[in-house]
Amino acid sequence: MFANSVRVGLRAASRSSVRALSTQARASPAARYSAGALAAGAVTGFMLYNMAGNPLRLDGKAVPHGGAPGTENERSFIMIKPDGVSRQLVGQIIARFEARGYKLVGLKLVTPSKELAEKHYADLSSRPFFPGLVKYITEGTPVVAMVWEGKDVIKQGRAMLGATNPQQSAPGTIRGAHFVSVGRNGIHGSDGPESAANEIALWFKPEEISGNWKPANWDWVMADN
Ligand code: DAT
Ligand code: MG
Repeated sequence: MFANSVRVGLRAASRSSVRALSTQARASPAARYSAGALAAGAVTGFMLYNMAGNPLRLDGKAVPHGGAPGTENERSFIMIKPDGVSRQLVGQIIARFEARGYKLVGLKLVTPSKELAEKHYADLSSRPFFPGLVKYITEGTPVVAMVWEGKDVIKQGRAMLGATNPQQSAPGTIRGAHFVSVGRNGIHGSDGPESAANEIALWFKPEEISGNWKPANWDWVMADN
């Protein structure tokens, strides 16, 4: 299925792509990944291109566990929190990511332990709301842990979620449509490439990720001409 797409070629290097290779390339995880794993690929901005000049397609098996940021194999950890599960919003939330064209590569129901919740929210451990946050996540209602893949999924996922405080979330966002309290905002999404990689590694073993498939609409959704 991916045979054609994994042949990596050098796109005619424009001055900007050379610049990207020499400067941004060193700075971003996307480019670090691309430089290491795909030495033959040319970087334009953060995208890699195959010989046909189309954005690079990786065989699912070749995608790093934490995703390849800046490519269409970028990954984000998205979690429906206990209130979202209890309020039976799982289907509606998954439907939004599917409708956007993102690809589901990891999915499981988890009742988080205190240790897992504390690790997941470690950067917030000094905040006054931390004990309540951990209690709410670990009370016994499960969460739906997911990994979604696709172009710009980390940033777009955050935009789809809406602001942390649902009262400041736009009405069309998931939080703006379904939640009103900051302490019960229903869903989590990775906030950058580093947290995505860390969170995916925290919640999913490599064998729990099914990346080696392609949605039927993938080419329509991901093409840039
Ligand atoms: P986000 O989930 O949008 O990335 P965050 O990482 O700052 O937001 O905080 C993690 C979660 O902690 C957030 O989804 C809800 C909770 N939280 C944040 N600020 C809070 C506050 N002031 N009171 C209660 N809970 C809060
Ligand atoms: Mg956060």
